[in-house]
Amino acid sequence: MRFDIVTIFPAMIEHALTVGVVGRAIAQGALQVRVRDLRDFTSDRHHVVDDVPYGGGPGMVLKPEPLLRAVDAVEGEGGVRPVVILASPQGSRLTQEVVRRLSRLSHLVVLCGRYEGVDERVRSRVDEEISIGDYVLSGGELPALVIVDAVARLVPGVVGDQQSVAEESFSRGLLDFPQYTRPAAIGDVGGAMAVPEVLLSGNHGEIRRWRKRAALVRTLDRRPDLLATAVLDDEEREILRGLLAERKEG
Ligand code: 9D3
Repeated sequence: MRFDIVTIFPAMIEHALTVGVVGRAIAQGALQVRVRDLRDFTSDRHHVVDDVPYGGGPGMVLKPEPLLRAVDAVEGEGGVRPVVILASPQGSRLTQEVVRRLSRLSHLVVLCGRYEGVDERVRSRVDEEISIGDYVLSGGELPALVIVDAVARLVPGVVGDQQSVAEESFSRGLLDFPQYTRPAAIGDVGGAMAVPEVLLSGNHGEIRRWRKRAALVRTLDRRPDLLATAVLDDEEREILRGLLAERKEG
């Protein structure tokens, strides 16, 4: 899968793409990400990318031509026409469902906005406008990285253990169960903190059931909204019935 990211701050994005799962996937060729400097698509001596808004008001607006030229340049490089995404606070919310749909595409272009916004005419070349959530960021660079990270994980060969991707909480709609590693007990720091006995028992049937229950308890406590659409197996449905009955009784 290929991504092109168009930004006025390439450095903000480039280092992030060298580390972790995404960094390894790029190094191995499973993923191709090109970061493009918007200033390279200007035609004036000073490489100006923004201007004051028509009608007045505070802040600056990203000029249309550099962004349109950047899209033209990427499209001109051949292959199937890429899907062009504008990272924008006005976009529809990025969810795991959207991430799954994007992961089936072969080539995405992500345009990063900045300042007060982007000239409206750029939207004529945009297929999809995406926001990562209802909070104000300074620009689309972090959202672009979020999109690449979330989508790349679903591309075959990017995450080594595809089973862990399939079992991930948000793909099934539950929060994760609690995890522990050694030591089994912490005596001197933080009081007596012991790992739940069942996890040390070696009884894999019991461990599986404990984890299902713990994931359901957490989801019920913290994100009960997720249960409306969660995909549960028979055992999980039974455990959930029990938990709901317990809570009704008080
Ligand atoms: C909606 C706020 N706008 C009112 C004048 C100003 C504005 C705020 C933040 C204009 C641009 C930005 C920069 N943010 C993004 O480009 C952005 C973003 C975000 O701020 N939150 C969540 N997702 C995204 S995707 C791109």
